[in-house]
Amino acid sequence: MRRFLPFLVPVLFVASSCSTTSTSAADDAKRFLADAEDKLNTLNVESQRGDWVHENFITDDTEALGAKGDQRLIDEQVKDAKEAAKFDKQKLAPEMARKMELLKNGLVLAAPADPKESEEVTRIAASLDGAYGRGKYCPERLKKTQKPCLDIEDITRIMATSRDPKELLDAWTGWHSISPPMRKDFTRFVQLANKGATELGFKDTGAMWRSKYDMAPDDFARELDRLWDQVRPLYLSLHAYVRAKLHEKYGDVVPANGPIPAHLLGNIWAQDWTNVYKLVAPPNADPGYDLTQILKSRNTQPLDMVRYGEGFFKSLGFAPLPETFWQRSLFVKPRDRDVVCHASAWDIDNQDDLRIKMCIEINAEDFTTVHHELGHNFYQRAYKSQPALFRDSANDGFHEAIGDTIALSVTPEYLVKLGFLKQPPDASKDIGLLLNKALEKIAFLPFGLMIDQWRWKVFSGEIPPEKYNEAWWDLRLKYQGVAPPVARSETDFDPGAKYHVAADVPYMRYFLADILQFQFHRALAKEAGCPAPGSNTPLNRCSIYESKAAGDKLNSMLQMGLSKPWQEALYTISGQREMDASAIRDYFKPLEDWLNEQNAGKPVGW
Ligand code: X8Z
Ligand code: ZN
Repeated sequence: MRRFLPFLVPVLFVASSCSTTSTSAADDAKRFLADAEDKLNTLNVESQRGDWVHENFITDDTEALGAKGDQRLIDEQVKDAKEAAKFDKQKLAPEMARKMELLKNGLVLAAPADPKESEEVTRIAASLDGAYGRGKYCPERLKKTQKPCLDIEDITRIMATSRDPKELLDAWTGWHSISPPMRKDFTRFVQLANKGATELGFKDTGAMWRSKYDMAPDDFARELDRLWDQVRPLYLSLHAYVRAKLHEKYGDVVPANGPIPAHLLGNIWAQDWTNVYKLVAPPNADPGYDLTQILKSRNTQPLDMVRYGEGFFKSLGFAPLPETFWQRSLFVKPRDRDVVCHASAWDIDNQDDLRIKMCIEINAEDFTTVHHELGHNFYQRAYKSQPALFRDSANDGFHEAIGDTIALSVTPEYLVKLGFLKQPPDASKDIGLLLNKALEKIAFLPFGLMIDQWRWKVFSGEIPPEKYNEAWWDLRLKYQGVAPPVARSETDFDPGAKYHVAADVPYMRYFLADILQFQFHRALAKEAGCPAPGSNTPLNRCSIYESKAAGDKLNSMLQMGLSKPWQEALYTISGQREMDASAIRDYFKPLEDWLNEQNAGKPVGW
């Protein structure tokens, strides 16, 4: 990804708005945009390089340098956004009008015009990002050992593999101890970011974030409610089933009809439940293979994981990644320095200098994440010939959805082609396969939705600083039906224990991606001829591997970048103009029926 700080445009040309004829006004607009797009590259590259070095080598110095590059870029973006507004009354050619809109609403962080405040807000942003990257839990019991502290990789491993509630609780509370020190800075960050957003004419930063979706911001919020209503019944069924199984396993630590304690779901944020699959698997329909075990038994190395991912894209007709990708990426956690390990994909020069930064572990989750990151890189390369302002995805959900769409094609049949499996499990194992996938994709939906429900309210002031943590858990309960495993208070700052909150990355994109990827998969599978006419192969057994037709279709959307409203891009790939959760519902339909049978007579909801 990279924290898409895209429309990074300075203003060299000041538009004269009064005494122009309409032709010269159009010329003014043209010149303004050309200058802006030109300068964009320079500032973007400088900012990206600074951020890359900071996140790969976290020190006070790299933090300051990274912040400086970001500040230069953001200050120019802000000036440009204001300048673009001066053309509001002009009738411009559609492409130019779109570019003006992108200049006005493209910022994620708007710095205030006051240089001191701009310096402060970008410094805080870099420092919160660094604080997260440096985050460690150093328990008493490890004090005198060679490795006295646990980083996010260690915590992730414990959450994924331990079945000891005491150990899980310790890891959970331990990781959540990294964030209380962020609270003060975060509070100030919200104030300053809002000041910048209001100077651009937005009500607050959340309103600015909601303005990027080619529809009125309030309509966008309503779209989210509509989509959530579409998928919520399936989430409730999954939640009830998993809760019952965990209740069997852990006894009263998991109530029979209340929220699930957040430390027992196999993931520090309870956002992906795949790691408890074995605790909840249907004995008769278990597919009988474990990708993590396969990867380990084959002695797969981090670089191999990336090669498999690249191989998939190549099989669709995409060109191989450039040599510099392999030379400049970070694939393995360095032993001797702090880095931001949270996986990301970068496009340093907006042309060919693609990279990923990831501390790859050999397991099924990271196998998927590698595909996710490469999806960003292949998207970035596909739109590189667009004008600078259009070098981004149709909306941010699209960027997040591409690699995941490919990962949906990592079917048992594909694993057979890779030589990982001798033969695919028969159709009777589909419930197990679907359940495993639902623990990733369905469990994620309310989490994907709630993070920015929280942040939007924080930015609007509806959630004041003295309620940050309480409101966080209210929303976790409302949407996810999970509860903190120990009492929390306002001395805690649990949102900061999630990367995207600390690093100021909007999160609704992942909710959108979760819905969109099933729409994309359904459309591309059809293009690849799956299910074959007359067959009833379910979509979870369709892989687009080696389909040039699917690759062409995908590329036809990717290369559009941000040049057209996302509805057009969606139409190009799927023939639909609306985000539509029927694809994800249909994909999981057999599982949903099965879950409802299992849940008969049991409580649903919390
Ligand atoms: O942050 C990510 C990617 C990088 S854009 C690894 N994801 C979200 C998360 O980890 O919280 C992918 C799934 C959701
Ligand atoms: Zn991503």
